[in-house]
Amino acid sequence: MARTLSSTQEGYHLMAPFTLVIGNKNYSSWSLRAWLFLKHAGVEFEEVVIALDTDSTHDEIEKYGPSGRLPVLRHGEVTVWDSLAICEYVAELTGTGWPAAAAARAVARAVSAEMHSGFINLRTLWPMNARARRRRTAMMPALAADIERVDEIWCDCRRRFGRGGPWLFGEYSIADAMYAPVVLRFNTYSARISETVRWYMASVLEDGALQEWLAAAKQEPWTIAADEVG
Ligand SMILES: N[C@@H](CCC(=O)N[C@@H](CS)C(=O)NCC(=O)O)C(=O)O
Repeated sequence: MARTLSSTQEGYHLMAPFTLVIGNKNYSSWSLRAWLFLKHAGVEFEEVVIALDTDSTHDEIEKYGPSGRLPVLRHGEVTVWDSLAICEYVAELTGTGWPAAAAARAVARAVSAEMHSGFINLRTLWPMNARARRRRTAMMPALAADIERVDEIWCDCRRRFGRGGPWLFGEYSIADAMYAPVVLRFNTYSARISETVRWYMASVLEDGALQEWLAAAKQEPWTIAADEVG
C-alpha cells in the first residue's frame, strides 16, 4: 500500500544525519530495539558502539545523552534517549512503524508499552546474550509466567492482526522491534513455546537486519560475566 508522506516526512532525509549510539550488540537488548527499527524504517545512520560494564562506560555515554543509558539517537539539535522514544521519533519522521488501523495501532502500542515497562523476571533471569545457544537455567514460576504472557501476546497479535504478512501486525512494526530481544532470549535458553510462536520466531531470526546484528555480535571482543547465564 502506498504511503502518503507529509512534507516534513518527505524532507527528513534532507535534514541532519542520524547517529545512533548503542551498547555491545551481544548484550544490549534496548539498543537492538532502536537499531532494528531504524533499519526497517530505511533510515541511514552512523553507529557508535560503547562497551557496557567497563570503567569508562558511564563517561562515554554521558558524551551523547543525559540518562546514563543507551541507546541514544542524535539528529541535528535533537537528542532522543530511550528505545521506545527513539522508535516513536523515527516513526513520526518516516510515516512507518505503527499499523494503519486505529484498533491495531492501539494494540501495537499497548504490547510495546507492556514490553517496555514489564517482564522484569524474563529480563533479569534470561539476559540477552545474542551469540549464546543451548543455555539452561532453573525454571522459576515468575519466569514461566512471563514466557506464557509473551506467548499469549504474540499468538493474539498474529491471530487478530497478522494476516497481511509474517510480523505481529502483518507488516513490520515497532512492536516487532520491541520484542526482538525476547526472541533471542527464547532462542538462547530454549523456551517452551507454542507452534504459532515458533513460526513467528523463525520470521524474526531470518530477518536480514537481525542477521546483520547477530554477525556483528559474534565478532565483538567483550564478555560481560553477569550476563553469561546458564
Ligand atoms: N528504558 C531504557 C533502558 C535502557 C537501558 O537500560 N540500557 C542499558 C543497556 S541495554 C544501559 O544503557 N546500561 C548502561 C549501564 O549499565 O551502564 C530504554 O528503553 O532505552
